[in-house]
Amino acid sequence: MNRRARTLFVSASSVALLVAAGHAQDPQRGRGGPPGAPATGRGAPPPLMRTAPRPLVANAAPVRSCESLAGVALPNTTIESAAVDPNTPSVCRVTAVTTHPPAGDQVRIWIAIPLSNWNGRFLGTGGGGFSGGSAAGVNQPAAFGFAAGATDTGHEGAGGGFALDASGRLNWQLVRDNAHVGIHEMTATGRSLTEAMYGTPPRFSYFGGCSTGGRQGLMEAQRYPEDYNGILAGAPAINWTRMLPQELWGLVLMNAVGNPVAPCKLAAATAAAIAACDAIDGVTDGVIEDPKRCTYDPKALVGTSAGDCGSFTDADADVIRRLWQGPRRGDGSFMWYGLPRGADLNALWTSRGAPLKPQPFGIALDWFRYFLTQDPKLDASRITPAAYERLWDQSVEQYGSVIGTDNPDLTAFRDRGGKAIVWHGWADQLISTEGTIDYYTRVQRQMGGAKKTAEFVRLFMAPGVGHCAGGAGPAPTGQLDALLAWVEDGKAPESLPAARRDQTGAVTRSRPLCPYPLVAKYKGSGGTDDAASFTCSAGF
Ligand SMILES: [Ca+2]
Repeated sequence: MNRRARTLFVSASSVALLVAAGHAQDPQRGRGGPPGAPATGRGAPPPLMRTAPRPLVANAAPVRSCESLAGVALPNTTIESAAVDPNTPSVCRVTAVTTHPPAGDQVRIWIAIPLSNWNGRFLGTGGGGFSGGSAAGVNQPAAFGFAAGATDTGHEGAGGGFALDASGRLNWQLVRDNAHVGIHEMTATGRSLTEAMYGTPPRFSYFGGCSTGGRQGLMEAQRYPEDYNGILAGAPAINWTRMLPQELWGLVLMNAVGNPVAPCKLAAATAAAIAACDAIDGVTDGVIEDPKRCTYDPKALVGTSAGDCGSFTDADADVIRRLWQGPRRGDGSFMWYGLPRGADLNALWTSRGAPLKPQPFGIALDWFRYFLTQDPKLDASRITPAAYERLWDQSVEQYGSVIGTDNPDLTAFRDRGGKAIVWHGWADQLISTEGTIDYYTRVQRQMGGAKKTAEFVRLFMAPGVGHCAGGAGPAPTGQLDALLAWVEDGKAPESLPAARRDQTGAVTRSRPLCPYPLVAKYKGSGGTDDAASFTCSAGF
């Protein structure tokens, strides 16, 4: 990375960290962000890429001024501004608004185009929670020479209130803009403006995002397969219509059985599971390499003390077991996955007050309030298990085809030569990791088996990594480099590099992340903090 890129990267990271810190009191606002940016603000953020990619267009030079882009005619689109960034004079910034008559929606689009050293590519970026993306999302990519785009997908802020109009009725245009239309429009506008600026279209287009950004990327592959050559989807918020109700599962369960489990008990249960299962993978490092092999039973905790919370009861153990198991109907049948052993259970299912009261997770509460019941004042604590089942079914039926993002048929994306790298932290505390495995398994079934699927989409699990970042495990680095190498050089990633960093950004542990279902197996010699001591294997 050159000096300017590094400077801009640090600047963008600071913004992301500030945003994350500002959201710390309000978990619903903290999801996702620009590719490579942390969602939780813990530790130093990984860089977007390890090195700036090679330029694809020789001697690329603008054929017009930045300001003249204001005159480019695009369907149903108004260009609000086109100007050189006064703080970053090497970047042209364009803000555009697209609408869909007769709806009066306004999809705001932010495009950044390098005025020099354009690398010949376009990079679309995504958002977090209900937020479609942010103007700052384009900063890092532009610093690496990409023309880049972001969009608010039709509404400001990360809450779900946009789903209702002034009369309290569903605003379907805004729902669709957020679900898929906005990112598609941003992509078309970004590519058109880049071509207008350089007289030649981007040679390749990429999308990168985590959480909602990951969902947006896979939605592009499913619904607009021509938009992107390569898609990077981290901790994807796919299976949206099941995943969001699942996020309220712990609250409904604890209220139904009348046993809110104290935060320190939930934390102690996670710690106990890690202690019990850490060594299964052959390396005692505070990380469960494959939580599917961990069957730790919280019954072992009954009668033991959890600090100020008192002793674990049978009822506590039962709730914890069911949080790990996932929601089930009254008849015991499967609804969805729980959180894996090793993930923080307090992010979604914490309780507060005296007496203890389970606290709803903001994004999920918004889903129930605005999308499912259209009751902005809905009190989540009044949702009975029977009502929960009804709302669950409504969620899937009413919104599955709109924002479910779980269509496994990626034929058109594959046939246009598209490649996708999906990764997910095994200690994700917000989005059930097994939901991503479920989707990938369905893609494999649909697309001709594991081998044929791996020719264009690969899933990498990141043991011990939380939602998009954070946690005890090494987080992936250089996944965008890997995606470019796959798309442009036909070099499929056999593993992804991962690193754990201290607060200064120095690497303290490295590991390979393996394509699912392979796991990183210790070779039996060499340092356990060194990636070279591990190999991808079917088992330990
Ligand atoms: Ca371990």
